[in-house]
Amino acid sequence: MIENIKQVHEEVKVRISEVTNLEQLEEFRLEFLVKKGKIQEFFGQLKELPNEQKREVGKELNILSKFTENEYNQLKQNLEEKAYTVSDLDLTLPGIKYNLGSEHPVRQTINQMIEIFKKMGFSVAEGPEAEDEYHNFDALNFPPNHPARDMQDTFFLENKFDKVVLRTHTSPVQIRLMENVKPPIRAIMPGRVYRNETLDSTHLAEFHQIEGLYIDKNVTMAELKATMMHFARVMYGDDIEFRFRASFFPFTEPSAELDIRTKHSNKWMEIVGCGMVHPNVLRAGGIDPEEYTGYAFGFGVERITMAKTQLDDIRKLYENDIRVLSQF
Ligand code: FA5
Repeated sequence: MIENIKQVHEEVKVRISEVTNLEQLEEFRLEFLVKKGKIQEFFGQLKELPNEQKREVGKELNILSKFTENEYNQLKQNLEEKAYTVSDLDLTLPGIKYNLGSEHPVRQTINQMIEIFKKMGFSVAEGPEAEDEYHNFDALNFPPNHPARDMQDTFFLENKFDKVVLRTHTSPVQIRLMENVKPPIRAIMPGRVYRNETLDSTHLAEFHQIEGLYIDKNVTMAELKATMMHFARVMYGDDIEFRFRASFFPFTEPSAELDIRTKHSNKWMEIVGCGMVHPNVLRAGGIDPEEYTGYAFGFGVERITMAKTQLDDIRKLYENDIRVLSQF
């Protein structure tokens, strides 16, 4: 048997020297190194031998087995490295394109707006999306019979104790802030809002607003107007015309709205409602209107994004069409 083992040892040496690629190496493995291969066959026979021969034959067999495995492993490593050498790379082949995701344009606008207002000294605050009627309406000076409170405009949530709504604007966060922070207050409040709207090219039922509130001694309407204009200029540069016009909100007096018109569109679009905080609202927030005044504003983020991206329909922002979203 020792003779047979030595013969196979010679055979292994010859066969391994002939291997030049990975396919041939695999054939070599199948012949010598698998369970039914030549070497394992010897191990099977070894068990049958009388004990006095086992030692000597076993020693020879181990030498063969180790040698074969070592040769195999070394050659395998060499061949695999060779398969990936730079000389085999064709650098003129087109690369593999990975499609990376990106921030949604509305999120980009929110971040951009936060940066603009931070530079003007505003901090960022947040409030709940499921809001009680008191903060969404009463504290903001909405009369009990105001049409905005109607089921047709507002989503009411079922609740045993209070009347809870999906907030229809971010203005309730103003009240929460006044309840918790002493003036001076200068903060913006981004967030999602909900209205039972009929959808069209400028109206969604779920959209984002960025509220702003500045309360201090002697805050004036001129400062509000300057802040709105400054924002519009930084956001849009010279690409835009704007129009500041009088409006009405129960929680501000006087109130105004800012419309913008971009070069590519000939329509005016309202982007923000604003005004001087109504004394009743300051009182509801625990602030003395004789001592402090303030202004507030509420931007529609999707509308700001529309003007920035030149989209002509607000609904396109949420259709998840990769051809639209990947442009921004
Ligand atoms: C408000 O929501 C007031 N809370 C804003 C405000 C805050 C006024 C503080 C004064 C002081 P209005 O309903 O106009 O106001 O909405 C504000 C902005 O949200 C609008 O200018 C518009 O840009 C956007 N917006 C309103 N409704 C929709 C809608 N259905 N879809 C998309 N954007 C909307």
